[in-house]
Formats: sequence, C-alpha cells, structure tokens
Amino acid sequence: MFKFLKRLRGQEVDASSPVVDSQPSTVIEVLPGLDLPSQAPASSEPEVETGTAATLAKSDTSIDKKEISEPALVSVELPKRSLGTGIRSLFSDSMDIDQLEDILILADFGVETAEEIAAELRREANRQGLTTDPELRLLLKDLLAKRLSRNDSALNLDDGTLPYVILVVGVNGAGKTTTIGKLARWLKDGDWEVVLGAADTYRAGAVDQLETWAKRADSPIVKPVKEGADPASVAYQTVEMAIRTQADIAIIDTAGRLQNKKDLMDELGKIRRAVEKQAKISEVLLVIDATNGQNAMSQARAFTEVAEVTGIVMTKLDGTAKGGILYSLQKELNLPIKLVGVGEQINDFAFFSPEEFAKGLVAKK
Ligand SMILES: Nc1nc2c(ncn2[C@@H]2O[C@H](COP(=O)(O)OP(=O)(O)OP(=O)(O)O)[C@@H](O)[C@H]2O)c(=O)[nH]1
Ligand SMILES: [Mg+2]
Repeated sequence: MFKFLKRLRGQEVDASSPVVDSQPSTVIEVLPGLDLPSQAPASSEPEVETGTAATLAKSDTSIDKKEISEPALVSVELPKRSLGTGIRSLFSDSMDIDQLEDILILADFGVETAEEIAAELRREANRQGLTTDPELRLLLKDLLAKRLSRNDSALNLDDGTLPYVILVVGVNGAGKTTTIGKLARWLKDGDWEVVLGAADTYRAGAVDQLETWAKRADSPIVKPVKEGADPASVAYQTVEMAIRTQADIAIIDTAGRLQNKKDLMDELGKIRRAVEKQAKISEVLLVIDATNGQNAMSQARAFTEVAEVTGIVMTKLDGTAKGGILYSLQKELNLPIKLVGVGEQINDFAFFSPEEFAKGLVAKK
C-alpha cells in the first residue's frame, strides 16, 4: 500500500506512523505579490459555497501575507479499496494458447504486444511444463502484472508541501467529476481535509454535479457565481480556501469541452498559473474512459500535448471487454495509470494495481 503525508491533527497520532516534521509556528509569505484582478475579474469572482464547513469565512483576497504554522505531518495509508469484480475476464471459456494472440488483439492490447505476450506465454509454458487451464491463467496473470508494473504509480501526495493540488482534466463525459467525488470521499475516509473547486464553469450542470459529489464526500466546494465565470479565478480561490482552512488537498475540476487545442491549452495554462501563485501542482490527472477504445488513445495524446499530465485515471473499466486499452495507453504514453474507476458508485474506485487488474483479466467466469 502507498504511504502519503498529510497534516497531523488532534487525536490522530498513530504510534506506528512516524511523525515526520513538527516545527514551531512561523510567519511565512504565502501570497507573494498577489495580483488577483488579472486572473479574476470582479464579475466572475466565485462565491465560496460553505457546504459542510459552515463556519468558513468569505475569502479575503486582499491579504498578501498570512500567519500559518508549518504543519506537522503524519505518514498515512488510505483505507483499502479494491478493483473487486470490476474487471472483465478475457476468457469466456478455457484458455487456449493458440487463440491467445487474437483474444489480446480484440481486447485492445495492440498487435505487437499481443504477439509478444502470446509468444512469451508459450515459451514459459513449455519451459515450465505448464499445460492445464489454471496453470496457464496463473502464468498469464504473472506475465501481465509484471509488464504493467511501474514504480511511479502512486499519487504524488508525499512531499509534504501542503496543500496538495490536483487538477483533473479530460474530455467531457470521461468521468472527471465522478472521479473527483470518489477520490474526495476516499481521502475523507482517511481523515484528510479536502476542498473541491468547480472550475468547469461552462455549464451550470457541471457545477451542480460537483456540488452533489461534494456533499457525498462531506467536503466544501468553491464554485462560480454564474455560468461562464473565469475558471482560473475559481481555481485560485479553491487553493486559497485550502490554505486558509488548512486543508490537506484541493482537487479542481476542469472543462473538457473546448473548441480546439489552442483554447484548451490557453485555459489549462491560465488555471495552472492561477494555482501556482499560491501552491505547487502535485498532479495533473488525465481521466480517460476505457470504453472509448482507440479513441481514448487519440484523446489522451491530445491532452498530453497541452497539459503537463502526470498520471492517468482510467474509468469505466467495468463497462468494457477491452481492458487492454489500459496496457496500451500506459505503454504508448509512458505515463502511469494511477487510479481506476470500476463503476458509478462512490466506492467503485481504487489505486491501479497491476496484480489485481491482471487477476481480473484472467479470472474464470
Ligand atoms: N460504469 C461506470 N461509469 C462511470 C465511471 N466513472 C464515471 N462514470 C459515469 O460516466 C458518466 C460521466 O461521468 P462524469 O463524471 O459526469 O464525467 P465528466 O468527465 O465530469 O463529464 P463533463 O462534466 O461533461 O465534462 C456518468 O454517468 C458517470 O456515472 C466508472 O468507473 N464506471
Ligand atoms: Mg464533469
């Protein structure tokens, strides 16, 4: 399991978890030379929806220095979540080595990879004298898990520079808002304080949707006063609220529906700059709908060209028999799959585990 660093609060001292840092209070400059008006026209200044944190004060963006303490940090794991039965098996029948290559191609592993895996399986099966269905499934599982493993699949939530900021990007319908809701709930379950930012300001529905998830996740949300407000301003105020309320993490929803690459690049660039006035961006997560097959690949390429993507969230793996797209995407983009969605419910979500994923792919029905 991955370990992360979050703020140490009240009673949560865990003898098994080392306290990493605990400095005395200091005055630090958190908003150097803040020049919000250029980022946030008065007309689009978002209101702060207090949500569950009813005592939060309205943002005061004129303050350019704040007195906050260097947080004491604690090393934590997140509560267990698993891919469960969300991954569809490649095989409806017994596993037949002679058909493996075709099956892998049909499941979107790509022709070259399918050939390689089938050949490697045959070689290993011969070498180890494995012939039965369970033996071959186990061999394939190990082979896939090994090929899918990377050492950068953990979320970047361990450098202790709070608040962590995660930008969530991707085309519309990919599952961004749902992913944010699930992730926020998960973090809350692990006693993290989360702030959500509704920077998909292009349609009222998008903000309402995030608000619904914010309630489920018991987390405050920063949202625009009206449709079409400046997304960078919302992003800015989200981070500002996270700093002011000493939250651990801010997660920002963005719009996928932009006219063209240049608009998208401009908008994400503006959001980035607004965030970076106050905090470091820990992750830019690109959400990809697994059911889009090869289209997912071209979408992913387009986004990685304009946003500095640090990891992939693959959603709707429960809805596809073409789970190989995950393999192809990770390989072709050379970016780690960090999280996966395996359903519409709040807990249908997990860190990507090569082992669990591979198990699902070879499972016997
Ligand atoms: N089966 C399944 N459905 C999912 C998963 N993740 C999201 N969805 C569904 O996909 C649909 C779109 O999800 P959203 O979270 O609204 O997608 P979005 O990227 O925010 O879309 P826009 O706001 O339009 O850009 C919703 O009906 C979700 O319930 C998943 O892992 N599995
Ligand atoms: Mg959305």
